[in-house]
Amino acid sequence: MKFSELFCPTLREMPSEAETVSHQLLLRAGYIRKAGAGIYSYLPLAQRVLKKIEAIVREEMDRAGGQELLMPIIQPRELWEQSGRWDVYGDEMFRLLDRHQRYFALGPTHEEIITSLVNGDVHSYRDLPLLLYQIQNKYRDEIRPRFGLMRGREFIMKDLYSFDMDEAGLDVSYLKMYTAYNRIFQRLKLQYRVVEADSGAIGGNESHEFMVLADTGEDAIVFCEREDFASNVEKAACVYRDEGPHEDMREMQKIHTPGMRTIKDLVDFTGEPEQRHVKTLMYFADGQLVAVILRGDRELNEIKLKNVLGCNQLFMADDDSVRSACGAGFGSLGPVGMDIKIYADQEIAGLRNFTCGANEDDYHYINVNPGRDFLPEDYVDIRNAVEGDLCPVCGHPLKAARGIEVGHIFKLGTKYSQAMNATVLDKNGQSVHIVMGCYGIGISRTMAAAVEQNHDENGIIWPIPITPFQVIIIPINVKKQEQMEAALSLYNELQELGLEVLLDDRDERAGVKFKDADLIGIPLRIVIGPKALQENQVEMKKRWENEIYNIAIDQVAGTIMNILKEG
Ligand code: 9G3
Repeated sequence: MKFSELFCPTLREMPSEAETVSHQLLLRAGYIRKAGAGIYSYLPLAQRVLKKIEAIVREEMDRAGGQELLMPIIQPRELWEQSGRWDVYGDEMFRLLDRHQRYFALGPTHEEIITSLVNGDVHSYRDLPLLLYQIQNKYRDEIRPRFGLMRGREFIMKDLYSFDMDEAGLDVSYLKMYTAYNRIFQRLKLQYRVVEADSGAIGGNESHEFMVLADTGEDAIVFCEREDFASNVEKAACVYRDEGPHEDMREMQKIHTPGMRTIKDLVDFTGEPEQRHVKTLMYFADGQLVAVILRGDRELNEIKLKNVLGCNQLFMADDDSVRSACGAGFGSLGPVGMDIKIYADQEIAGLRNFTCGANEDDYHYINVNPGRDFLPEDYVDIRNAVEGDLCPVCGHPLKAARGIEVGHIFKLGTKYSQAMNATVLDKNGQSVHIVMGCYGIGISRTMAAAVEQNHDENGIIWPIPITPFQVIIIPINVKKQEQMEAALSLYNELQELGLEVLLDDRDERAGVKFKDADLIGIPLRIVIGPKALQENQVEMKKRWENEIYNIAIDQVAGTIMNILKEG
């Protein structure tokens, strides 16, 4: 491809509305253009990257036994009513009317479509297992579309659905996908972790997220460097070991703490660190007021609390309810003398002589001790995991990171097949509900995540397996005929070898061309200058290094092939 013909509108300045580096660079390097909030055009370079990512995904889906199909984006309302989800997703679902005033959804996902399709044409155990997938646009009306392709309202997803006779079959399909996903992200040269996710509303009983590590990631994870334990902070179990021995219990005292409400106030007032103070939070769990206490430096994990309490509705109590129930407002609450059920984070059991509210405004207790001064309903794991917590597998201190979710796989069980009555006959002629799994990869999000993880101050550094072009040839001065001839001859030689080559034939200063080559992220750069011809040499530079190599022109092809083979 000749750069002078390539539609690649690079920008000199950093676009202001872009908040993350991948959004900035994909805009500046002429890969994407915004059509509307959360809606983008993929320009030719981006399309080449997407096609390479999709090709790797297809290869691994097919290797795992998947069969590619293509489902409709326009989805009849009836299917979503059958699954009971038409009213679940509210404003996030794009809805449209046809000429007969009938409602449709713009497909945010395809469980309903695929379950209905399979139900209609799969009748016997002999037809299973089945792994069906597509690569297609999805539509979700995000409240705050942001970070460019990372959280768009239209995005490209590969979604595969598995169909089995029973849970054992699902386990096999799930493992096939788990393995295929690891192969995909390894082939994409991405640093990632697989974390057990809180399957939340999807209703399956097991799910894993594939997280590309990046500081701009929206998800907080903890992971062990020693082995592959990793977990969403939402779900990470906290290991509590009572370190013992404990200091002697001192006499509890009530102290006047005028205007003190926060842990920080108490740290400043008592000089004791925040680990020596206990915060008390009040929640309505299915309408019942409960108290939750944690060490002052910890954060409550509401998902864990909800799972521990086994409640459906959980929300923080308002000040009035708290005041009428406890006799004091937030910041003056504590477990001593409280006649409301108290759930204590497991670490409280190991605390001694701590400070907490006295359930009286402007008063606190000091030297409070669990067991002696109050009895919690239970000691439970309800705090967020943090860096330094111990790995539940090997006890090694965990590392914290932020991740971009690029893949998510779920065991669905019979959630959709029951709702939509999708059955097959088993060996004994009995009708059984099909057991399903669903497996997504964000294709466009993966491209952005690759940039988040592979860039420097000059621009993108594409991993070789997904780069839009493998080599860029830059003649220093296109007006020098001998330089252009050498460039064209090398360009043709490399193309005949099947390499993807960009020839920067623009009549621009060399510096501009070098900057553009770095910005768009082409892994290998070949410069043809006056020296080249005198000494029959060219300069080669790898985008991920600073080293410049002088190579004889007739060695270039071989050298490049070797570098690309290493990938
Ligand atoms: C909706 C809307 C948004 C949604 C969903 C439905 C997320 C929805 C969960 C999934 C689960 C898996 C198959 C591929 C991998 C993910 N956001 N989810 O079901 F109507 Cl508006 O999509 N689906």
